Amino acid sequence: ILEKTQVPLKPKTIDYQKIYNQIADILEDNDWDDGSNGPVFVRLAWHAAGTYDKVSKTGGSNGATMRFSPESDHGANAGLKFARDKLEPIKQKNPEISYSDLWSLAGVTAIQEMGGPTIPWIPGRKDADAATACSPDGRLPDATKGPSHIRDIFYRMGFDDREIVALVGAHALGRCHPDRSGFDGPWTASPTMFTNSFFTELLGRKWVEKKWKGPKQYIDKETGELMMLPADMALMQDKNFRPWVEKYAKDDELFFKDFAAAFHKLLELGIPRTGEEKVYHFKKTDESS
Ligand code: DDH
Repeated sequence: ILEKTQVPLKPKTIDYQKIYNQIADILEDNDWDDGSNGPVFVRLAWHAAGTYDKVSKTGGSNGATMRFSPESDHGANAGLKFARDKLEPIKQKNPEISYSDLWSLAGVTAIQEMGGPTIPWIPGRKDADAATACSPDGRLPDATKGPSHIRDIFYRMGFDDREIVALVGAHALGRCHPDRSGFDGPWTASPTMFTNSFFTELLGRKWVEKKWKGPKQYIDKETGELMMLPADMALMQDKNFRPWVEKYAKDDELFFKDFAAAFHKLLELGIPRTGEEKVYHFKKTDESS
């Protein structure tokens, strides 16, 4: 007779909504920036995934290789150690989730909890165990550059112009930090709320070059409190990007729908899938059950 403890257990299914809720619980943080860890979690998820190259099929969020040097030290990833460290207690509480799933789930949680669209999410990313899998430097966009550079970077991942503009709408969130990227300030007056305000601000204000010793950036002429990167201005200046900026500024439903699809696609880049996987749609913590 088998002792009860010897009965083979079925592999435990992971309760991802529970982990989502735990991440949602640590978003509010009065000692951090504008009071939320959400924006830096979104940036972590994006920088983990945005290294994908569709030709060599390398990079992407599989592997969570940003844990290792040299990828952790790439200039584009400056400041993301804060985000990784803030998520570590959730990993300790839920050792069954991979870092690569946790970081992408944190991006999804942050967007949804800050008022954004529901992002369909699929688990199954596996962590690499060595730095040899690190993505090479230079795969993420350079904020000082214009449309052709932006296209080189995002076409390499497999995105088109419409998807590029939708994705950069994430700059409704968060801010630039002089000690990380060298740039300074938030794009919108509500950096902890996911809205289409990146587009309404971009079109609605007069942007002038900031006079300072730092890298070239723009500030709004009226208050001087909001900012745009040269790469943000490029979306307004390019004739194929601009129509999407205008559409998203007018139609936040269209922006939410396109953003959700493009962000889901971003998090799926380079992940082996059979098509049979369960797709999760998480409930926001403020939705009654
Ligand atoms: Fe970004 N981003 N990003 N970004 N990004 C920065 C911050 C944040 C570029 C440059 C910068 C996306 C695209 C681009 C977020 C999300 C996304 C900062 C400031 C720079 C610089 C970092 C710092 O100093 O802390 C450039 C260039 C591009 C480009 O497309 C050409 C995309 C696609 C996303 C996305 O999420 C889909 C978020 C969120 C932040 C705010 C982080 C924070 O800590 O706050």
